[in-house]
Formats: sequence, structure tokens, C-alpha cells
Amino acid sequence: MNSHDRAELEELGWNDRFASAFDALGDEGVQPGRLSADYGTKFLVQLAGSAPLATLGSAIREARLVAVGDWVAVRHTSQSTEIRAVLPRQSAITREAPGSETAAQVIAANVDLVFIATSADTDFNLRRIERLLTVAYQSGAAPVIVLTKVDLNNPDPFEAELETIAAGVPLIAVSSRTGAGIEAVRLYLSAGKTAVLVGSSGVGKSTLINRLLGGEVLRTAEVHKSGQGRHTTSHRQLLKVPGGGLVIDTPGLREIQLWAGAEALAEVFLDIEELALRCRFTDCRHETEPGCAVVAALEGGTLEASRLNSYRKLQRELRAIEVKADVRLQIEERRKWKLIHKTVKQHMQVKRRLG
Ligand SMILES: Nc1nc2c(ncn2[C@@H]2O[C@H](COP(=O)(O)OP(=O)(O)OP(=O)(O)O)[C@@H](O)[C@H]2O)c(=O)[nH]1
Ligand SMILES: [Mg+2]
Ligand SMILES: [Zn+2]
Repeated sequence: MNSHDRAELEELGWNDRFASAFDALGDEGVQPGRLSADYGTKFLVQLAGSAPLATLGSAIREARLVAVGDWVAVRHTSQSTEIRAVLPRQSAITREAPGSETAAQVIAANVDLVFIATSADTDFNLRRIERLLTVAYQSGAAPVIVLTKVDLNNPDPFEAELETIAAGVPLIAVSSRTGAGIEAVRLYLSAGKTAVLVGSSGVGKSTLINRLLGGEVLRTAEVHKSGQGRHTTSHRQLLKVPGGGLVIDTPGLREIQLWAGAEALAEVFLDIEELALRCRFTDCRHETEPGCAVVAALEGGTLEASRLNSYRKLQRELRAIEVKADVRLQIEERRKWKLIHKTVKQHMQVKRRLG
């Protein structure tokens, strides 16, 4: 590969790890490209110098094995372009595939940032943001919350509510109508870095991307009270942002089914996890157990019942999809640490009392 081609691929997110995975294929007849749109049976692939429509090679066959954002090896001739291999992913946003028990569906591959979009209007829903945060943490990409349509309402109360569930997560208030916050979003994008926008249908994901691109590239539509106009974006698409960076538009998820590990859950619900450390029993279910710190916080008013409910709900879902033994192992491991922390704490207390 010449240096010009390499520079072009780097703008698309190519790096040394992808390069060595590609070299390891040992196939002279293929070149690397990034899958930038998924049309079901055809896929747009960005190569150095061109962007042909590709089909799946016989070694891949199933469309669900590739996702927008994937780096692929293609055989490209004047007659056809065929995807021969998918390079190992460095991160992926996944959700449980509809109708399937265990298969995870990849929403976007090789992403560095997840912009969680939520609008400052009646569609605002903290529980949904918690879910999306969990999905983001699980993916290996960093979350950023984007509060959209702030021209419609005063963003302060929305921001205050977000603060209660996502302290420490960057938050940007934007209006694609007035242009407020768009440059702040752009600051998160840099050459070769990929961001994905997720959030309900109609929150203004595509409109925001059009703003970043500086033109009406993506179709957007008004949402009527009847719900019509929802799901305007029908396929996932990766786009290059002028000035650096890449962004993936996704259709508003109908149901973001949780496909996240226990660790991600713990990160989103740190407050509850911390309370749980103070329960008398390490396997406390925070129901009727004596000495339960979670129930105490609930009664004392420092923990919202709705927050505990969504924690419980996510935990149940997690248990339902927790099929892999390694996830169970992680939980066991966490329990062990919890015990250790607890003994250390007790030890310190005893020491303090004696000293
Ligand atoms: N007032 C206001 N309206 C906005 C803003 N951004 C988007 N909209 C409107 O919200 C509607 C939905 O916007 P889209 O960008 O299509 O929403 P989306 O999130 O891409 O929706 P899906 O593709 O269905 O997932 C359109 O009518 C937009 O004009 C904004 O900042 N302020
Ligand atoms: Mg859209
Ligand atoms: Zn408890």
C-alpha cells in the first residue's frame, strides 16, 4: 500500500492493529476497506480511492456477520467487489437480535464514542438513557450524552435530571435549529475516530449529523402525534465529517434490548452498588433482608424507588440473557471483591476503635 492510500484509510479509522490483522490474512488478491452502509444484500465499502457496492463472499454468507464500521478485506475488480473477510473488531455496539434468544446483533463496529441522543421534550426518559449508557459501557466506547432540541424548552431541568443518573458523563446541549452546541459536538470528533449516534426515533439524530456535515445529506422527518414519521432512517450509515472524524447514523431503536455484562450494569448503577456494599448480607436481594442498606436508603428518601426499579429490571433482563459462563464468573469475582472490601472495612473499624 502506498502512503497516499494509507493516509486515506487512516482518515477512515485504519490503524496498526487493523493493518497487522489484514497482513495476517496473507491474501494478495484483497484490499482493505471500511463498510459504510448496509443495504441488506449489498454493502457500500470505502476503499482507498473508491467506494464500490460489494456483495458477501461465500466465506461470509450471512449478512449478520458484518456490520457498518467493520474493516473488511475485499476482492475488487472492474466487474465485481466481494467481501472476503472481516477483520477482528476493536469495539462493537450490540443488542440482542429481535426474535433470537442469544445472538447479539451488531449495531455498529469499531466505534470510539457513543453519542446518546435524547430530546428536551416530552420524549425525555431517564430509564431509556440508563439503558443506553449500559449498552455504551459494554461496547468499549466512551459515552457522551447529547440533549437535543434545546430550542423547545429550557434545558436546565433536563440537565439536572441527567446529572442524577449520569454524573461524570459528558453532556452537550444542542439545537440543530439554532446551531447551539453543534461545535461542542464537533470537538469530540477527530481524524480517524468514529462516533455512533443512538437514541429514540425522532430525537434528531440525522438532523444533527446533517448539521455536522453542513448539508441535507440524510433524510429527516417530522414526528406527528400519531407517531407517523417515526423511523425515518432505515439503514445504518457511516459518514465522514468535514474537518475530521466519522459518524454513524442509526435508525431509532424500537427496543434496545440489553446485551450488557454485569460490569456495565454496575457502572451505571454505582450508587446502588455502593449501597449494597453496606448490606449485612453479601448476597442481599434488597427485599426483606434485615440490615439492607438499599431499603434503608429508599425509606430515608436518598434513593428513588424508580431508580431501584430500573436497576431490578435491568438485572432481570441481564439474568435472562446471561448465557455465557464468563459473565457468571465476572459476577462471582465481583462478589469476592465485595467480601474483601467489607472485611477490610470492618478491620479498619476495629483498628480505629482499639486505637
Ligand atoms: N425544534 C427542533 N426540532 C428538531 C431539532 N432537530 C431535529 N428536529 C426535528 O425533529 C424531527 C426528527 O428529526 P430526525 O433527525 O429525522 O430524527 P432521527 O433521530 O434521525 O429519527 P429516526 O431516523 O427515525 O431514528 C424532524 O422534524 C426535525 O426537523 C432541533 O434541534 N430542534
Ligand atoms: Mg434518522
Ligand atoms: Zn440489601
